Amino acid sequence: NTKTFIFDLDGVIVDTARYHFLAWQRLASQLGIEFTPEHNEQLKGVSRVRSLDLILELGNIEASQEDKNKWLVQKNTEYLSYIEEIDQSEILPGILTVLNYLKEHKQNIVLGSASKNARPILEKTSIIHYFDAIVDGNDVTNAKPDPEVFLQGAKKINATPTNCIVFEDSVAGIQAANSANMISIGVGEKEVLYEAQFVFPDFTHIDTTFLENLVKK
Ligand code: B16
Ligand code: MG
Repeated sequence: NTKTFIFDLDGVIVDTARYHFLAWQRLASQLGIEFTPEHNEQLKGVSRVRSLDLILELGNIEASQEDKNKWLVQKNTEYLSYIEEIDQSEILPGILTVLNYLKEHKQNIVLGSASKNARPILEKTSIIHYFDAIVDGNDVTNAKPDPEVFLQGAKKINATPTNCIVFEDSVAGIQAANSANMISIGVGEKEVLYEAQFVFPDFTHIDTTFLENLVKK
């Protein structure tokens, strides 16, 4: 049996969600907008452009396209300065064990991320070789919760959506997986990710019996 395991990047494989938060928070405070970790929850899995719009809505700010472009560049420059330093130590607990298990059992491994910075992150953390296909923010037109990113991932390796399993830390990503007709596995808090078919606090709680059952299904 071959299944396709699709991994989100930020917040699932690496803890870059906190760097996104720091960079957005800096911009928000510069614009006089209060931006809390609760607000940040809504930005997880959401594209860069949409994230800025949500932050501006929070502060009731209407801005010109020119200003918006400037702020998008500023946010990404700051974000890149954080990820420049990352290495394998930033990979979240349990991920390598799961990736190795799936490789040993000849399962397909795909990346499905909204980030335009996905490839350099996979390279810096030395895990890019695990992936049979990569779909990121440079490939998709419709951001999560639209299922496009995951459907493109399945298509790249000729997999049927119902044979795909998605690991996601964001509400938007779980909704995307569900509307793609894939099995959705939330990584994070049950209260936040209640729409997922399964939820685990992190990958150390996903054991090989659980993976084995998914492969057999
Ligand atoms: P970038 P994921 C998403 O990545 C992040 O969760 C989200 O917070 C971010 O705004 C988005 O990528 C775009 O990232 O600015 O690097 O293009 O969780 O889908 O891997
Ligand atoms: Mg994520």
